[in-house]
Amino acid sequence: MKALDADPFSHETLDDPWPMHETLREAGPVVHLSRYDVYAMARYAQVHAALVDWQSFPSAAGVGLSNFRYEKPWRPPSLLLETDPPGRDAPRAVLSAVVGPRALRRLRQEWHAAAADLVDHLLAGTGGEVELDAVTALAEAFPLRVFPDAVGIPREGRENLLPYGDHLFNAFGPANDLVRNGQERAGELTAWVNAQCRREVLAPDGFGAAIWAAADRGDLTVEQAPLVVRSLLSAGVDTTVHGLAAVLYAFATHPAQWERLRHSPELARVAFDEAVRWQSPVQTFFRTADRDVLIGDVTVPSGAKILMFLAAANRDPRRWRDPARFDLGRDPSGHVGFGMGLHQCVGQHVARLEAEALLTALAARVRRIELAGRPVPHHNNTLRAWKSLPVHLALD
Ligand code: 4IA
Repeated sequence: MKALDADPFSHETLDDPWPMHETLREAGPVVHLSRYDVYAMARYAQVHAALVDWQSFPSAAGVGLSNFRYEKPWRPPSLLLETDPPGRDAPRAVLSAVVGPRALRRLRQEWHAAAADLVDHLLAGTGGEVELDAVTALAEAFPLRVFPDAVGIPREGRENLLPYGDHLFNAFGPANDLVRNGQERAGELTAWVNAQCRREVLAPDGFGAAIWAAADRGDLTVEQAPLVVRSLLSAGVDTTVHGLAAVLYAFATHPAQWERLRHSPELARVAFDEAVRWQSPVQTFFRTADRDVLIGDVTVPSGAKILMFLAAANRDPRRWRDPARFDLGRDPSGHVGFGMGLHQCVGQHVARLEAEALLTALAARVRRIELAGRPVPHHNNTLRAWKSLPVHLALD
């Protein structure tokens, strides 16, 4: 097995992660990252197999670098993300009903109308051409307009959602400068998020109230309910923001694909999944070996942390033809951008509905979308994120 000095969390890598992914993929089915004393998988077959094998690679020791067997977690562990069956099963069943396709049906029209309204306001009075930052004006604006309302949290303090998520996703990585900078506000942001999970503050018709109703039915305990609401607020904001940023970046750099979407707007959902494959908004997370596990000719020792490169698996040429190309003609299903196996993203239907609404609204109104300046990445230990994406829109 190869030992590598690569640093997945350096600013250089976060600025442009793709060359390092290729190095790791080509180095073997599993490699050792000496800097952090962890193992890493970057090929599709191994990442997929490990995510599906939750018995060998459980999550309860944390899905970040820190091992909960030896270190106290910075916040109480998530009942979904950082818990294995059987404890994970009730929270998962409740949440997958609350944000599943059936529950989302009542939001569909409303979210499509909200997206149309957002886009109309951005374009109003611009005389056919407009330049804007696709991150703030679209990728952040749309989820922040629909998702907190759907959960049912109060308006006050919503500006804390993105900074909370930014720190949470940094905290899965090593204690580098990104984490140190975030620590300053972590206490205050966590306290705010926790306060929004209480039954008294949640609107009666939202996802949050539906989670508390499950506690009334006895499907969850009253101790579990607020933590399940916390999962929505933790995993549901930054991820969708940067998923939308990814698909907007994709179209701004692939004019022929935008043409195709304009012609066939029913491709909006495929386009979003293809962008999730292509950019992998959640680039990595860890598992922990529960016992000595043989992978190829390498024994990953019991207790070792293994970094799963979702982003590298999603561009593995062993699995995808011409993987670096964003292409609406391919079938992106099977990508591991939402994870795989029994922890696979429970909110993926929410994310897809947001993307479908926003892309449909844009495709109906915008003839051309192209970069109007240099896209600026936002460095985060877990996320492929953007500070700004200057775009030029030409209207119909
Ligand atoms: C939670 C991996 C990521 C999308 C995620 C982050 C937080 C939680 C779940 C998933 O707090 O439950």
